[in-house]
Amino acid sequence: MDLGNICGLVRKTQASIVENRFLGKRIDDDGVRITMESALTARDRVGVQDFVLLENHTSEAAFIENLRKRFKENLIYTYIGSVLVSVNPYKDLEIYTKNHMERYRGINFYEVSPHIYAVSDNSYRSMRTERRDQCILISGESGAGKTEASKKILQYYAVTCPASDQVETVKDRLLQSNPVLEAFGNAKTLRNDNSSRFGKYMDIQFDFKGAPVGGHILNYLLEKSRVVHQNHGERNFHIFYQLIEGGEEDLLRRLGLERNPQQYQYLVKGNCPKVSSINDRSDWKVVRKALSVIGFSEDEVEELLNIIASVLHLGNIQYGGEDSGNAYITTDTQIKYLARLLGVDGLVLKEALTHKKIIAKGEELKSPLNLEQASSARDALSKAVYGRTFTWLVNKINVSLAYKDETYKNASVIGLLDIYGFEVFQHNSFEQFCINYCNEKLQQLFIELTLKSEQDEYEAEGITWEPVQYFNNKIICDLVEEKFKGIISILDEECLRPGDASDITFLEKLENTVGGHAHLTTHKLTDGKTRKVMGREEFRLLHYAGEVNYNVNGVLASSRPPCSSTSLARCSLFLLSLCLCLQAATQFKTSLAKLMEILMSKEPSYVRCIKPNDAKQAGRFDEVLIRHQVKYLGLMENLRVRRAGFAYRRHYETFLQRYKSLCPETWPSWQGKLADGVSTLVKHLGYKPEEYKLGRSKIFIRFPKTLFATEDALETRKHSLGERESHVSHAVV
Ligand code: AOV
Ligand code: MG
Repeated sequence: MDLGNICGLVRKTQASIVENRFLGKRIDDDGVRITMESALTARDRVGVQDFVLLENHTSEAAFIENLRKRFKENLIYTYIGSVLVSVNPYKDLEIYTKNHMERYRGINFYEVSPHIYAVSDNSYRSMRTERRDQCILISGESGAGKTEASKKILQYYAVTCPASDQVETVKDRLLQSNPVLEAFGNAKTLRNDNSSRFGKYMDIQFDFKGAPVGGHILNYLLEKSRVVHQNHGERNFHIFYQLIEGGEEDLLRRLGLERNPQQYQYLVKGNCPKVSSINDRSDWKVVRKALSVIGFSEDEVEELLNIIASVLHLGNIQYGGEDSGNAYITTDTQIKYLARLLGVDGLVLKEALTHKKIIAKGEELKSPLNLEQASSARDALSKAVYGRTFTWLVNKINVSLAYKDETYKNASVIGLLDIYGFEVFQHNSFEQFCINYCNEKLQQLFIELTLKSEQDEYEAEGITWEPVQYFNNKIICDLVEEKFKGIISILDEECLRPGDASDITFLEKLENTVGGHAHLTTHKLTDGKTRKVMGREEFRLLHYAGEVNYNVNGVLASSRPPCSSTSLARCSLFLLSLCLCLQAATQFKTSLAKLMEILMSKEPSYVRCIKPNDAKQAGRFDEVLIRHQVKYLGLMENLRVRRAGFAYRRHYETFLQRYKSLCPETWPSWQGKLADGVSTLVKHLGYKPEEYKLGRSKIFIRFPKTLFATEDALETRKHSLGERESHVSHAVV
C-alpha cells in the first residue's frame, strides 16, 4: 500500500470536499480549505479511512468502533489496504453523482476518501497500464449491498470511459441488462427486498482505447424452487408481479391473466403480493424499455411473456382424484390458455401432466400419476420452463453484448462477480446449500489471494515475511466437493443408484461417510443415540460464516440429472424444445470450479460488504450482527496480514517527493540514488532501525505512529511557512 494511503494526501480537488465536510472543515468555492480541524481531532471523530492506521490493529473493538464512527458520518467505505469494506447505508447518499465519478477518475487510489469508484478506477487503470485482465469480487451476506455495488461499478465505467456511437450502444446494453436480469432473477426474500436468486459473473470488455466494447455474462444456479413455492413474507420473481401490475390491458387479455396476483397459486404462497420499497408498475416500464434496448424484437418479448403467463397458468392447474387414485385435471380453462400460449395440443398437455413414461421390456408405456405425483410433475415442469427461459434470456443478452468488430479481438477485460450472499433461513434446502457453498468457495479464493499477494510483495522486495495464522475454510470446501467422500459425490452416487435411493438413504450415507467431520453434524450421534435439536431429515454444516441446518427433503429430486423428456418436448416453441432438465449438483460444482479458474487468471480487487442491521433500516448499527460479519469475512485476519510485517509501504520516489522538504539534504532536489535519498531522509527524521525497512524499490514502515509523526512534521512545517493550503496536502481521515 502507498504511503499516500495513510495520510490521504487530500488534493485541491473536488474529491476532498466530501470528506472534508465531514471533518468539519470549511471549504471555499475553489475547494481551498480555509479553516481546518487538526488531523488528530478529525481522526477521533470520523475514524481512519484505512484500518491499517488503527493504533490497536488487533482489537476487534477498535475495528468496530472505527466502522461505527464512519457509518455515523455517512462514510460507508473504509479500506484494509486495497480491500474496500462497505457498510450498507440503507438510504440514498449523495455520493454517486457524475461529479463524484469525475473526482475519482485517474486519481491515486489513496489520495481521496475510500469509494467504490476508487476501486473501479484503480482496476481500470491497472488494466490499461499493465494490460492485465482484472476482476472485482464483491462478497457479503444477503442484503449487504453486493448488487448495488456492482451496479455502481458498471455505471462508473459507462460514464467515465471514452465514448463513440458504437460504444454508447454497448454501454446502454450493459446497463440495461441489469433491470432485465433482476426482473427475472431477483425476488423479495426476508433478508432483502431485491435479493439476487442467481449468481452472476459479468465480463466487461474494453478496446485498446479503454472504451467498453462488449460484455459477457455467466449465470449460476437460479433458485428455481421459488417459482412454485415461497416462504412466508417472500415473493416469487419480480417479473410476475411486474407483468400483472404493469402489463397493458390488451396484453393481459391475450395472456389470459387477471390484474390480481392473489389469483395465482404461485404468487400467494408467501402472502406478500406488495412490497413497500418496490413499485412493480413502474419497474415493468423500465424492464420493457430495457428489453428493447438490448435488442429483443416484439415477437421475442411476446414469446417471453407467453412463457411467464404459462407458468402462472400451470400453477393454477388443479387435480381431482379418481377412485383408482389416478389424478385428472379439473381446470380446463388453464389447459386452454396453456395450449394456446405454448403452441401445444391440449390433450397432449393434459396427458403430460397426469402420466409418466416408463420403458418396460424395451417398450414405452404410459403410467398414470396419483394426485401427489401429478402436482409434483406440474411444479417440476414450471420450474424447468422458468429455468430454461432464464438461461435463454442470459444467452440472448450475451448475443446482444458480444462485440462485433474483429479488431476488438484482443480486448482487455474487467470481470464483476456478484453472487447470492450467504444466507440462513429457518428452512434451508438444497438451493441454500449451493448458495452457501458458492460463498464458501469465494471466501477461499479471498484467503488464498490476499495472503498470497501479500507474501509475493514481501518476497519481491526482499523483506522477511512471518506468516499469520488464519482460519482456512478449505476444509469445508473439501467436505462439500471432494471426490468420493464429499457431500456432492455422495449425493451423485445416490442420484444414480437405482432402487430404493431416497433423501433419507442419502442422509444415512452422509452419516456413514463423513459423520465424524468437524464441520458436519447429523441427527445421529456417534454413540448411536440421536440428537434432539436436529430433525431426522437434516444435516448441519458449520460454514465459515456460521451454522446452517439443511433439510434433505427433496434434495435428490433437485439434483437428479436430466429428467425424462415429456411429450411437451415435441411442442413448437424453441424455448420449450430445449431439453427440460434440472441442474445437478455436480454441474454446479464444475461451473464453480471454472469460475474460480477465470478469477484466478485475473488480478483481483475486493469489495467486502457488511449489512448493518436485519431490519433494512438506515442509521442502525447493530453491533452484534456486524461483529459476526467482521469475524467470518476474516477482516481482522486480513488486517493482521496486512500489518504483520509493515503497515505501510511506498515507492522511494513518491516517499521522497512527499517528505523531502523535511530534510535539508534532500530539499529541494535530491541528486543521488533514490534509495539513498530515502535513507538520508528517514535518518534525519529520527526513524529507528526497527521502525522501517528498505526493500528493492519501496520503503516499508512498521507502525502507523511513525508515519503520523512524519505527517504532523510536514503539517507544522507548512504552517510555519505560512503556506496556503491550495497546493499542499494533509488530512488523515
Ligand atoms: P445483496 O446483493 O448483497 O444481497 P443489495 O445490493 O441488493 O444486496 O442491497 C440490498 C438493498 O440495500 C438495496 O436494495 C438498497 O436498498 C440497499 N443498498 C445497498 N447498497 C446501497 C448503497 N450503496 N446505497 C444505498 N442503498 C444501498 V443478495 O442479492 O440478497 O445476497 O442475495
Ligand atoms: Mg444481490
